Amino acid sequence: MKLTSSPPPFTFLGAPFVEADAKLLKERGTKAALLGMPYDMGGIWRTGTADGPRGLRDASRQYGPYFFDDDVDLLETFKLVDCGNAPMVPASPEKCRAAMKHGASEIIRSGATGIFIGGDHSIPIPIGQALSEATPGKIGYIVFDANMDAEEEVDGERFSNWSEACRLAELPNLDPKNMVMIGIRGSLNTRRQFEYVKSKGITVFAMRDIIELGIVEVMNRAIAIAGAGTDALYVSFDTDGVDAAYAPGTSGPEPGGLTSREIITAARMLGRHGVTIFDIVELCPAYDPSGITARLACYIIFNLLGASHAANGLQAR
Ligand SMILES: [Mn+2]
Repeated sequence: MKLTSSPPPFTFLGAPFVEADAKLLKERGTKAALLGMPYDMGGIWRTGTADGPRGLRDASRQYGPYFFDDDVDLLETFKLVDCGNAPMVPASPEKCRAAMKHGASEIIRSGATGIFIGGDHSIPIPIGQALSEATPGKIGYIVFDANMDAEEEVDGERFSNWSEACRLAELPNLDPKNMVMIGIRGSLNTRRQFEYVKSKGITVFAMRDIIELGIVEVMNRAIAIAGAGTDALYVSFDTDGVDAAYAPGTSGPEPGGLTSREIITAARMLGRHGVTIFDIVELCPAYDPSGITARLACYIIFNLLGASHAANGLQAR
């Protein structure tokens, strides 16, 4: 099967297309590389997140590479490239996961910051495997989400968007004690999942904690927990971590979540700290004619990269 990516009709921010190939990326001095993962066969709820990468690229056409907030040209400074999409094979989740893992692995091994655009929230499973194999040391994981996604299996299947936390917790060099969930709320979560999370020692900052402590304090604690003794940091932004009022374009919108400003503040703090790779998942343009959710996804990327530049460049790996 074909594992290489092909050029999209238009790229993120008009960035050059470069195949997801570690050697090619390294030769160009790439510091940040985006790869779409248009996969929604892992979704237990509404489909449509396969259109997420297209929606993000479409929204980015409104913007230029200069990011005012940090006085930085993202294309120049990061030599940002768009690697297109991991090739998807119809009706074969296994082959799709292999392609996603391959693309993620090439970008991670190039040393660039990987920006992975889903797709449903099962894509961290192949991404996490790629990161795990490429990281000699330990990994920390921070996820923004309304839901714990900590169901060990769904109808006997282990690779849905309701099980990504469990599959990551099983990686040999990701200690669940370095896993942090932020923004958890609501009745789509089950007691069984909460018991799993507690038993593994995964830290949960529920929405109520963010309301009481404030996002800055929560992020300081989250970064300390995920960063304790780890050499790489993986951050996953599920769009439903954000309040449905700000991010309706998601497969399972939930009220009462993070505001746009809070998720941007969080992205900036993570950028300043240094992030090895990050993803944005469950972006579902069909449910959001306004396009605001895809624009917020652009802002998360701009702010995380911009803040990392402002704080003396990307994390050295
Ligand atoms: Mn999720």
